[in-house]
Amino acid sequence: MTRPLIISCALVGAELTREIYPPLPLTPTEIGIAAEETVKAGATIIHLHVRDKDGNPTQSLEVFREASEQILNRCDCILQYSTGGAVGTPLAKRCEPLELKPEMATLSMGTMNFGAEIYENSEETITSIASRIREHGIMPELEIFDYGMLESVDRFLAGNIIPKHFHIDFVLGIPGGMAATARNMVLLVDRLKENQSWSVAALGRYQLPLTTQAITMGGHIRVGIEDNIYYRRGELTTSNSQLVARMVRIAGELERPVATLDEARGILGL
Ligand code: KMH
Ligand code: ZN
Repeated sequence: MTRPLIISCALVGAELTREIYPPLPLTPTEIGIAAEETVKAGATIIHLHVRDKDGNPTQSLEVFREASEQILNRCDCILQYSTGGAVGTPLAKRCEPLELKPEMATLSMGTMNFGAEIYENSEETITSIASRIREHGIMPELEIFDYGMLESVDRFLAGNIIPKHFHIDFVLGIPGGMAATARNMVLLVDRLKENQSWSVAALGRYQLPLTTQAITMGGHIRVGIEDNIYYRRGELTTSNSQLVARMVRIAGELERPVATLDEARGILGL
């Protein structure tokens, strides 16, 4: 039987602004409404960043709590908190929302250039975030931005630093990270252990082709405006749910069933 497809939606991100993308959901209520629409469209995981009252990225536990309540009051889904935050967020702040014990949280697997900035994920940082994730019994999604980060997973596993059970997400196309090409995705997937669950998130115009490729390869996908604000060249997407709905249609054409929430939890071992 074909493995059902888990669709994750990255609703907000930390870098995007209303100047660049006017419909960007910012308040906890707007985030709750956007989540409900995407879950109705077929998403089962909500990858969550939140914003403060001025629309700036924040890792405030209170704002994560409010946004989570707004989401879960409207729909059932797996909440996946970002521990990446925005470039430059101090380590303690990055971990703050983990106290709320979401089902999943991200764990970026290495330092990299992130456009003109540096996204810091030293061994010390990874170890510290991983220990908080473990302490709260949260399932990590390892964010792999480059091939070397995937190789380091083995080292962190051998050192018992990261939990043995995780999901892997390849984030391709960040300037400074691995390019979002079909070949790169095959290279990364080929290095995975058998039965490892994985997904792909690709930036901008690469989101559509690489997520489609992942569907054909048996992987899972992440879409959403954190990674891509366009529906097609020159046309902004109207919403996160429009991006999800397109992938549901493509999965249907490719005869890959979309996972229900129970199926998603089963596949991920949550
Ligand atoms: N905003 C990026 C610097 C994550 O969510 O864990 C980090 C990021 C990864 O978005
Ligand atoms: Zn993120």
